[in-house]
Amino acid sequence: MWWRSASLVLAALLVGTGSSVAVAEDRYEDALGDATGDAPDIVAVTVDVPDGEPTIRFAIEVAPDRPFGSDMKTWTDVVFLILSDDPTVDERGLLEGGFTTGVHGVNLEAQEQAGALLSTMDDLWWYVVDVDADEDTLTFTLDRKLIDSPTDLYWQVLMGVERFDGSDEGDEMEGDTYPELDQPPAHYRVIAAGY
Ligand SMILES: [Ca+2]
Repeated sequence: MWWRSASLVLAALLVGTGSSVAVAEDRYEDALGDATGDAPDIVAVTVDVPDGEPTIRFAIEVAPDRPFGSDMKTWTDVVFLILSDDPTVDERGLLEGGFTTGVHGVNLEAQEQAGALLSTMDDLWWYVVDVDADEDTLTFTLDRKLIDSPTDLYWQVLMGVERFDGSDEGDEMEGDTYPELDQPPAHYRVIAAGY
């Protein structure tokens, strides 16, 4: 998958607090001050199914003293949202299979205009995820049909920093690291008519 090869210093990982039941909107708190590698610190993710819409929305809040961004030259923040109807995780604790979307700080403005991609191990859809950003919240909204309209949805958010040396465009400096995970993916039950 496109993001697996990223040179990513993973600095914050939010996996929620386990099962959550049968509500239209869930807010998942994450610890403050646990980001490493100078990445934004996730403080909460809110998941909801907007009324009357065939969509699902993830609002990822970061601590306001370190906004999601990039210096457009030597580093960029990156966030990935992984979605699956299966809670199975790999040896790193990441959801296996499923769908991934995300955005880099360096491309944030363009993706607010055009949308972000959605990928699986086998497929890629361009510009299908709406992206909205304000000072401390990144919001992803996508059509639930694209992820096979699951009722029981498991998800993870990963946030980190990619660094470049600034002299050789595209030359990544840092190794690819993922933290040990100590929590299962968060669970959201989609309650919506139709779809
Ligand atoms: Ca955090």
